[in-house]
Amino acid sequence: MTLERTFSILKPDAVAANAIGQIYTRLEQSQLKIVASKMLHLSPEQAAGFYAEHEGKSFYERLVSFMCSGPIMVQVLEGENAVTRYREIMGATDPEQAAAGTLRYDYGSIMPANAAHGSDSTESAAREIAYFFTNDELCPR
Ligand code: RTP
Ligand code: MG
Repeated sequence: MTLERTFSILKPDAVAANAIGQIYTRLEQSQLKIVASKMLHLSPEQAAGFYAEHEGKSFYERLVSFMCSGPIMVQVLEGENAVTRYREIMGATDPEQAAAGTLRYDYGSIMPANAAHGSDSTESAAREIAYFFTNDELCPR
């Protein structure tokens, strides 16, 4: 068994839809444990820094602006193969391509408004967790 941590964001569209509880229920039902969590309203600088890997891409400015458009929830999820499993729960990046029953199918709309973010590797997860949380904010159970 590989116990992993991944980093998750419920993006401004999911929070505006009042869907935090529904999405947390799905995470819990899929055996992912929330070991840290908080609500934030990102500044443009925070959003730009978080998505620095996409700087220069056609969608970057729109993405940064969207991520600052309202409050978000950031959380650390822990579980077996958490990185891959959470990306499966989210579904394809574009909600129009996402399978029925995934978070992005159910709560996303038009890109970049796709409801959720999840780390793409354990290395990204470690970097992204450290971007938003100090070590003593993590509460493994
Ligand atoms: P994320 O990082 O948010 O979990 O999403 P991802 O790995 O599935 O997708 P990524 O390629 O990292 O893109 C980051 C976010 O940028 C927005 N996006 N818009 N062509 C477009 O309009 C476009 N492509 C990407 C989405 O919000 C995507 O989640
Ligand atoms: Mg990504």
